Amino acid sequence: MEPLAMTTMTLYPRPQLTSVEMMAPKEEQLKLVFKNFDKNRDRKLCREELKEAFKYLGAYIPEWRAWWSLHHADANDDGFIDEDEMNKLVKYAVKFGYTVK
Ligand SMILES: [Ca+2]
Ligand SMILES: [Ca+2]
Repeated sequence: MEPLAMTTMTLYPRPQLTSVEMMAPKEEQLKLVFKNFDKNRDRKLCREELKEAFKYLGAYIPEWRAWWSLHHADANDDGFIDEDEMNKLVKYAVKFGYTVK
């Protein structure tokens, strides 16, 4: 019998920690979630990827949260959240009560 129940546990493997190491565990976990939603692996989150991430995190209106994220965290205004901007996004997300269960 396949251990299907275990698959959700292995979705977010521990990364090689660098700057993330300095963050609170709550923020660290959120960052892992956001990174996991970088579907095309370009190390940036586009609006669509942000939407999926916020849907996963239980946002009421993921589309709006995606816009909101870009508005708050997209420092260079290119329409994507890159690695540095992700730290900012995570801080906002924690502030607004988003956590990983
Ligand atoms: Ca991406
Ligand atoms: Ca950007």
